[in-house]
Amino acid sequence: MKKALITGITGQDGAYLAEFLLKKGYEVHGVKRRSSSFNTDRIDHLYHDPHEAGVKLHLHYGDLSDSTNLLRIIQETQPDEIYNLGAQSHVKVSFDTPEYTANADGIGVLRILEAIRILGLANKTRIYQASTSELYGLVQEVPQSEKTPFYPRSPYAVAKMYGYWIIVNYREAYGMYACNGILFNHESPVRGETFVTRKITRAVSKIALGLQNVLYLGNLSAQRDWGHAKDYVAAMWMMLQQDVPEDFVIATGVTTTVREFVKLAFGELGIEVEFSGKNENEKGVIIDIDEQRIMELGLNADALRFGQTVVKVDPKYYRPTEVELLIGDPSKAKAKLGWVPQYDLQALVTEMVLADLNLAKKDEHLKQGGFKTLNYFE
Ligand code: NDP
Ligand code: GDR
Repeated sequence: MKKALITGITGQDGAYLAEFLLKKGYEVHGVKRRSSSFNTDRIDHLYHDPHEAGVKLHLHYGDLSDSTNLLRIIQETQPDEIYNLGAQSHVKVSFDTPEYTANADGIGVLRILEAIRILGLANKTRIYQASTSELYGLVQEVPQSEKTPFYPRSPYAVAKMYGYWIIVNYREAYGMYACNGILFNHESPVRGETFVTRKITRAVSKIALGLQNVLYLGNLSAQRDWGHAKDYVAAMWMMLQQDVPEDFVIATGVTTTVREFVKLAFGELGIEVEFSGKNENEKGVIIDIDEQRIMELGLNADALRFGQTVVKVDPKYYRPTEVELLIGDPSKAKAKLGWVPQYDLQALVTEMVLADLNLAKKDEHLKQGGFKTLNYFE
């Protein structure tokens, strides 16, 4: 039985990857951070009481900023594969916490590589590093491939650039099986609520039920290549099953603006939104409502009217330096790994909006029962 160690197992990708590897028969170990409240929501469905026999998922307290702890966990688990997904992964937040981001996202990678070397596991343990399309930053060429030069535009991307190169260096210097997946944005119903897609699908569902009035966003013109996390974790595993370690771009090859994503999300609920105005004054207004869809989905028709403003711009969500356009070229992964994504953007939006509508309906029931619901719109 193969053993895998996942840092960041409590995050979006960690949860999908753990499920994927357990289905493949792996024994899965995950590093979770100590928190004052439970932070394992995304993997609770995979978790069994460790006192039971035959448990395949094991969690260890740890942090990428603590070498001693990484050394101990790697020594105890002796993994065949390490997936380093742990990171302070929010680009905007990295401008607020640049030093911490550099420590966890940059030096954290080095700590793992050194632990493997010190423990004499360089010939046994294969390492996947969660690199990112944010490395491309300021557009040099499109579509972006493994050969496109990097120009990082945030403390997050600069930290990830260190992670990228230290992986390449240890591969070349010590012959380690270490590779970078340069993954473009990937989303899902368990995407963190402050990333733009999930922020949109949550808000759209709440607006359709009359639980929220307006969705405030930043740069509506940013373009992203959005895929589904489920497809992307399969690619991570494929990268570690090759004869020779290499770096791969994982993307859909299709790019979409934030504005268009908003329209698709409202459209899923039968609400047509049109944008007008410029920059800070741009807004999204309801121009059509599909009454039948509203009925089918049990939405609140009274809360929706023509001409209603449902999206506004708040410059506080702008970034000091922005990445305007990402579009990836996944040809290498398709040719060498045989990677074929199952989801397109429409299927992703449908899944996310319907999942968030269910959550919003729970909120609606709680509200009707006189209970307070969380209304944090960041
Ligand atoms: P999430 O933000 O959902 O998850 C991040 C995970 O890292 C969480 O489990 C978090 O723990 C953990 N973590 C944060 N800081 C530390 C630390 N100091 N030590 C140990 N663990 C830590 O990210 P995703 O799942 O979306 O992304 C996974 C990885 O892939 C990240 O490295 C991200 O930068 C990278 N990436 C993501 C892309 C995407 O579009 N999703 C695209 C390209 C790269 P906790 O739950 O306690 O906060
Ligand atoms: P990104 O994802 O920065 O690409 O990083 P995010 O969803 O945060 O932003 C995408 C684009 O949307 C614009 N935007 C907003 N973003 C947020 N979060 N909130 C808003 O209100 C808002 N309005 C507009 C942003 O300016 C940006 O252009 C994600 C993370 O998962 C990284 O860890 C990962 O490496 C990259 O994807 C690939």
